[in-house]
Amino acid sequence: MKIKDIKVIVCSPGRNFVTVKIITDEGLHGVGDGTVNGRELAVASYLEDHVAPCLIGMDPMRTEDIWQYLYKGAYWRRGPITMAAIGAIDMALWDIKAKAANMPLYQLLGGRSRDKVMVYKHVGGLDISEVAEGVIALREQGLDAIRAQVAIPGLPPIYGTGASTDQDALINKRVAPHEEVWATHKYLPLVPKLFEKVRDAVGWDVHLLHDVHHRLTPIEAARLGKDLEPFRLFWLEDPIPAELQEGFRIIRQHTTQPIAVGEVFNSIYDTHTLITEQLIDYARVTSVHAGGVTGLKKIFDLAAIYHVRSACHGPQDVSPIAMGCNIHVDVAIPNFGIQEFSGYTEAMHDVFKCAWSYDRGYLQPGEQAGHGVDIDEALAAKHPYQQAYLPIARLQDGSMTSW
Ligand code: KDG
Ligand code: MG
Repeated sequence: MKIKDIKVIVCSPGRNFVTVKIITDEGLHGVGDGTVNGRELAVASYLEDHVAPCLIGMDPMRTEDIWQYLYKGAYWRRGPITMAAIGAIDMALWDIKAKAANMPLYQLLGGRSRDKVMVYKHVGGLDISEVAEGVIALREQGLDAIRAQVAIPGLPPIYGTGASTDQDALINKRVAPHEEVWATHKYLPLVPKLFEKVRDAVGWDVHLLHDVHHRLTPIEAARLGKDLEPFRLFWLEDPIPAELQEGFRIIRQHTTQPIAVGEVFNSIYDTHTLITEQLIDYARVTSVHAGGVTGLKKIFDLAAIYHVRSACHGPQDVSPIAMGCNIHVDVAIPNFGIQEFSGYTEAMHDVFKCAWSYDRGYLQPGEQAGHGVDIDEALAAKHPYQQAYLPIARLQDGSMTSW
C-alpha cells in the first residue's frame, strides 16, 4: 500500500478545524486533526507546504517510522505547530491501519481495559449560586465529574465563567484578541467559597474539578491547594505556567491537592520531569497537540510507571477526530484517569461523522473499523475559515499576565 494523495481541509462549522485526509492507492483513506486554536493556518501551511509532498509514495503502515521521519527528520523538533501537524498525519495513518485490519483502533492499542470512559464537563457562572445551579443540572444529566469556574466579583467575566456554560462563549471572532482582566488577590479567597457552596449543593459523591489557567505563582498555588483540601477536589488544573517545571516542586511540598497539567504540552520531554518526579497526578496531553496516537501512547506509557493517570484535553477546539482518537486510547490504556468533553454542536457533527458516542457522563469509542470519524468534505467547504483568537489577559494596571 502507498500514500497516493494528502488533502488539508480547513473549515469552520462554528469554530475552525484543520483536518488532514490521507488517501492510499488501495482506496483506503484516513483522517487526522491538526487544529491549534487561533493558529490554524500555520498548521495548514506546515502540512500542505512541508509535510504532504514528502509523504507521497510512502507505505502508510509504517506509522512509527513516519512519525520519526517527521519528528527527527525536520531537524526543528517539538513545538505546537510541528507536533499538531505530526499528530494529524499520525491519526490518519492509524485510521488507515485499523481499517486495513478491519478493527476499531483500540484493538490495535491492546484492546479494552475498561467498559466506558468517564468524562467531565464544564460549568461557569457569574456568581457562586449560578455555578451551584449549573453543577446540580449537570449532575441530573448523569455527570459524575464536573469542572466549576466562577467570575470574579467586580471584574468582567473571564474565559470559562460567562453566563453560558459553553466555555467558548467569550471567544471573539475579530482581527485582534479580546482582552480580559485578572486580579489574583480577588480570586484566591473566592475559590474555596465556591467549592464550599458547590459541595453543599451536590454532596460528596461527585468529582469536582477546577482550572486555574496558569494564572498563579507556585506559592500562591500552594496556598490555594491547601485552602481547597477540605473540599477534596479531583484536581486543580494548570495552577502555574508550566514552562518552569521546578515550580511544581513548591506546590507539592505544601499540599495534597491532586494536580493536573499538560494541555499546552506537545511532547514527552515537556512531561518528563513532572512525571518522573511525581509532581503531578494527571497528564492533560491530547492526541492533536502531542503528536497523535503515537505521541500520546509514549507519554501515557511513561506516566503509568509513575502513578500518573491520563486526562486528555477535550474542549471544542480539539476536533471530533482527535476526540475519537483520545477515546480509543482512553479505553485501552491501564492508567486512564478521566476525559474532558465539552461536546460539539449539530453543525460540527454534520461535518464530522462520528462512530464514538456520549451518554450520561460516559463515552464509547464505537466498533467501526479505524478511529471511527470521517469528514464530509462537501459540507466542510460550505463553512470557510473565520479568523478567531483566544482572549489575552492583563492585570488591572494594564500589564500582560499568563492565563
Ligand atoms: O484552546 C485552548 C482552550 O481549549 C483551553 O484554554 C481550554 O483550558 C482549557 C480546558 O481545560 O479545556
Ligand atoms: Mg484547561
